[in-house]
Amino acid sequence: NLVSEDTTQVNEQSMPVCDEVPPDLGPVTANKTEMELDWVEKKYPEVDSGGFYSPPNCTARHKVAIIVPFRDRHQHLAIFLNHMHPFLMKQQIEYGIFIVEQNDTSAFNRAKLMNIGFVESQKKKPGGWQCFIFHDIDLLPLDSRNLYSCPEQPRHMSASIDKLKFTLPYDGIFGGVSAMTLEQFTKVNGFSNRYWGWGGEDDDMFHRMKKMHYHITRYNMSIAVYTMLDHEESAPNPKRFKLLLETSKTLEKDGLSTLKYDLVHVEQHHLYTHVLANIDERS
Ligand code: NGS
Repeated sequence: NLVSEDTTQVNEQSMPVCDEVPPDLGPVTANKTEMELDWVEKKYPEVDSGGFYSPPNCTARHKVAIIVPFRDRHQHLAIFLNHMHPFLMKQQIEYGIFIVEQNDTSAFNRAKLMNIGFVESQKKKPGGWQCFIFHDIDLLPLDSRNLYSCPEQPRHMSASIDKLKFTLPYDGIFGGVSAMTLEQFTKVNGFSNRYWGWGGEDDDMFHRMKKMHYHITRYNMSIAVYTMLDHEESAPNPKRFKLLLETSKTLEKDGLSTLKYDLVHVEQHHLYTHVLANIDERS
């Protein structure tokens, strides 16, 4: 008798594991009109301060940090959060959204910001995140079967983008939205810190993965669908091709192991954690 009572107690306290494939997933629409962040914040009271969420009725299978490199695109932030929170909640994952902003005036360094997001997000999670999704702010997923989790191999998520006519520009592309486990990201020493300006940093990651014998996986093109928000073109980095030739030699000497930055703050807003950092050419 005593034993069966104990079991009942445990069952009441612990929740079942969420379904492997959550119910009612499929195509979704995106609202891309200008909106106020204050208005978006009121729509999602179930999201905890810092942009954290875990499903209320089951234990999530995936603990995912969404890392978003950011500068100046304030008009995109509200649209992005308004789209991503309901999208991710429906997938029944445990997640946090980290907006990592470059505070200085040097050229945008997307890859270094993602490294910073990786390091700072881990500090915000007891036990740590197991999966990292690096996410451009101008891309909105249009099918919730595109699960924000990390499979056995790194996954390129944004394979089919409307602005790119829903075709893959080349086989090894790993930009836009990509997912890596803690182990995968650590083994390749994160991203390079040396790409200032547009282009190449994602190709550099491709080379790192190849060197460590990983390969890219993708969902079917009908599921990995994204819409891109309008923005001005950024200036390409003229040094990117030269840097790419050096990757396999410099992997150990350039990345998480050499990452240096001055943290301005880590602030918890309702729908996201804001990481603000000054970065420079020291690493
Ligand atoms: C390549 C860039 C990548 C970029 C990709 C897609 O040429 O960083 O285009 O860009 N590589 C180099 O410049 C070496 S996109 O069509 O999405 O604007 O991700």
